[in-house]
Amino acid sequence: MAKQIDLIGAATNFGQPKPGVVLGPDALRIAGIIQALEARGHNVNDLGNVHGKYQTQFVKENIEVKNGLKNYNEVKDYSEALAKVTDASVKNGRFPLTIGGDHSLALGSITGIAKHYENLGVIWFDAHGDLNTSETSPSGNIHGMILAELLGIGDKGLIDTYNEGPSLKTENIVLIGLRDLDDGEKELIKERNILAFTMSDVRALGLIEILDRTLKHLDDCDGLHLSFDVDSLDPSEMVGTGTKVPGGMFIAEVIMFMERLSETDLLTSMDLVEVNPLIDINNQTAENAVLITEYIFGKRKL
Ligand code: B3U
Ligand code: MN
Ligand code: MN
Repeated sequence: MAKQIDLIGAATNFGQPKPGVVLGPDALRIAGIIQALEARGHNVNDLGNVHGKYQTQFVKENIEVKNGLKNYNEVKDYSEALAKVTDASVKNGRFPLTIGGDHSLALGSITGIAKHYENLGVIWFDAHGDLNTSETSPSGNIHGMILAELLGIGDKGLIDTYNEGPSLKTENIVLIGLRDLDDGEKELIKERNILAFTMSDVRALGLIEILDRTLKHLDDCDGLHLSFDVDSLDPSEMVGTGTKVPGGMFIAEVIMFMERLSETDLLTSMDLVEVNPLIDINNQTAENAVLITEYIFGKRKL
């Protein structure tokens, strides 16, 4: 079905230290994300890039750390600014597609969206769990904690960004593509009984079976958000991203999953994150991400 899409650039790099991810939204525009969506019959309104009150830095020395969290004030401020935009987008009956930017943007995008749903379901494609807290994080980088914050686990100030309390329920999320989890994240997944498919599951079951199980698990949800970290794919097909992990998914199988997912027409919002053109080759990561996005929005092979 034709969608009214708001394209929202989340040019933030506050969740991690590598320069360049702030250029991701423009790399995706240059790779033709708007034309690809329009080619599928959707109406696209590019809202430009969202800015908070702090300047995004290409290189920043002396990163401020608060209670083990790096760039705390910047992430909180940026999330408030972004949540306002995604909130308005849903209120206007549109489909917010947020393009990043590092994965910390999901705190803002999802918080603004979740306000409109009792039970927002989230499919989280990632090599990582993003389920750390300041106690379990090996890095202090907030992009590796952002899903935990959305679930109400971790720093209270971040949990209460834009709205008070958690945006998501543990039973309403599904992680796919995991292969680099810290010990605390493994414990949390088991403790809270979170549905998580590692790369071993992807290889053993295949992504179609995983899609069926995912949709069954999220059956009672009243909205469905896809948070797509490009590092979920194998680094051979996604070079331009900050934390590459070998042994990932391939474009062909992800496209198969997305073709089927788009047939259900269940998606109501999406993030596309961690495209970093400064560590890419000829913008191919953005181009591959646009190809996958086209399938998410209705492209068919036949
Ligand atoms: N789990 C590690 C590494 C990491 C998380 N997310 C990304 N990398 N992209 C951490 O720092 O929390
Ligand atoms: Mn991530
Ligand atoms: Mn990741």
